[in-house]
Amino acid sequence: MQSPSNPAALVKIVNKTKSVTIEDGPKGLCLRVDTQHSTLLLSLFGGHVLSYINKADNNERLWLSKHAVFDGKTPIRGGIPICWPWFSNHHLEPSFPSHGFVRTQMFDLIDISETLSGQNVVQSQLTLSPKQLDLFGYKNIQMKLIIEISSTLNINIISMNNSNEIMPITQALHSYFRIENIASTLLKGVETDYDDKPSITFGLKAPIYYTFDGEVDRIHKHDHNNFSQPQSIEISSTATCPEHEQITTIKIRQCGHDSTVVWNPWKEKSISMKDMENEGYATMLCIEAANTQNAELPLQLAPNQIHKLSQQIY
Ligand code: TA6
Repeated sequence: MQSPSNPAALVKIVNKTKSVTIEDGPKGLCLRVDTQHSTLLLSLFGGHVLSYINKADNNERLWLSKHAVFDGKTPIRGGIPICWPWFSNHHLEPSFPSHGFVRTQMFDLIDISETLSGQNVVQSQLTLSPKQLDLFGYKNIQMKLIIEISSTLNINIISMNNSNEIMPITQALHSYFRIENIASTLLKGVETDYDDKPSITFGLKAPIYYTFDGEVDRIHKHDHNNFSQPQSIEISSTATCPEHEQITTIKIRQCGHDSTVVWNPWKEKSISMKDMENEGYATMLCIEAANTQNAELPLQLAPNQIHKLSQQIY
């Protein structure tokens, strides 16, 4: 159980709100947000969204491993891991931890702002930042995590280069989506060429009809010249039950990215991961808004430049 260095500050901010409460239980120190249109559970360890339920259909949008570890050290398997200030292995230092150094540290809650309609909270906006930023040689860099909970979940990583040098940044909103069944899942809106991690091949054509029948670990290159151009993605998945077919659709819009990562470990890798149930792969699919080294022009923040990476889940 993590104990925040400034619990009084946390309580003071939360107590001013109508929609946010603090939970300190088996998943560690969390914030629960309950608005008119949706609910969210956020772990302060990693600034990690664990659950997002839209009240329009009461469906959980995110997948969380039943074997996820909440020891305040291990990255949480599932939800939306915040991979920053590098994605996957560090491009210069392979000994550095995978996916950066913020998903394994506590975040401070900086602010909560609420939008009311009458007595109802229609939107809560949480602003958080990692407790430690000057790590692994990174200096004069700022990061804010802004999470807007309303009839959608809009999650944003804001990176600020406060140094007077060029700063390479790779990152990902590494979102695990909950699906009915990977074998009957269709992905729409991811159409650009990709680099394939398992076969170490590059520049492959995206499938016209994007379905899944084995391990997928792909970085699709998105237009890096137009960070403001949103990409619309749709995951539709069919639950096959005897009497009827249930099709669940999750809509995503993302921008600020130069890459879209598509990942499903499939059975063998699921079995090999201690924090993933053996059949876990069957009900999850990662669709990640990312800036990666695979991009045609990897992201480099100029001095004083600010960059926003966003993913909106409907
Ligand atoms: O985003 C895909 C990926 O880079 C995969 O290669 C796989 O490593 C996945 O992330 C999970 O990484 P993690 O360090 O959380 O086990």
